[in-house]
Amino acid sequence: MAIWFEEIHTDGYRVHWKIKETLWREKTPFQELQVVDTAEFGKALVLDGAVQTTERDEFIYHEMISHVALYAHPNPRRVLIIGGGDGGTLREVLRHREIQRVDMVEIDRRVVEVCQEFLPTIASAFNDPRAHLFFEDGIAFVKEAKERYDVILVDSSDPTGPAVELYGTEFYQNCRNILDDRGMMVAHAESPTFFRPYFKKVWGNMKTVFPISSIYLAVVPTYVSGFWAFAIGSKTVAPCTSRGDKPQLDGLKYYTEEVHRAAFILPPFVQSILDEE
Ligand code: AG3
Repeated sequence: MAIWFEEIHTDGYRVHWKIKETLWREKTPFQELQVVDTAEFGKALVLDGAVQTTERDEFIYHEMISHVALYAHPNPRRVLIIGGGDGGTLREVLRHREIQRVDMVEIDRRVVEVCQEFLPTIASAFNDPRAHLFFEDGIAFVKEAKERYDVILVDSSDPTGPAVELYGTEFYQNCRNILDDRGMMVAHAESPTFFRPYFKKVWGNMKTVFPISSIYLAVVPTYVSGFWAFAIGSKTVAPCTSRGDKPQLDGLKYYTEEVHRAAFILPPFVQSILDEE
């Protein structure tokens, strides 16, 4: 008998994942955490019923949330990751040899611990000496931080559980305040097709808080509709092209300089959502 795991995307749209087994399940102080071994996509991390990442396609999201800003910024040295407990974003950021320090602020320690145990190819970089892990609330962290960063990456879950406040304008303002003059920030902006209100909210925040802001897209098959958006806000540097003097990192499977440029070209229906008041 096959076992099926159901993920509810919207009121009228659910997907079923055939699973071999549930490897882990617990209620942490923040959310329900599960790791399931799926038939199609390898092992997957599930938070409050929503699939966050799968072994098979995690590289797409993690490369695209990280490398666009890191290739656009002229000289990134210090990076802040908010969320990102599975470690995929940290792994991608640390591929860049010039990065000197990454602070990662994850509210739920159990996400990191469980991913280290069950998803070791994603949670593979926590022992890098450049990585500094804080199990704290990202909202408070950016409000109080004395450090300055070149790039901030917001790798959160949907705005329903513990991530709700990461979608507020004040959080974005506090991020801007701790970015250097050439700094930029990226947040995943959900699905323009199925999570339009969230998408508009992230875009609205970026646009209000940063002098330069853009949306870019990637195809992440296991996310709602597969059509996934990222919002990028920048203080001075245009984010839509790679700075051009840095060679392609070894081992990337999605990001290239061409993909970087192409990702900023938006189909008219997405552009028209951005143009709405
Ligand atoms: N963060 C975005 C996942 C959103 C998925 N939403 C959903 N399935 N409803 C992913 C974190 C990976 N590091």
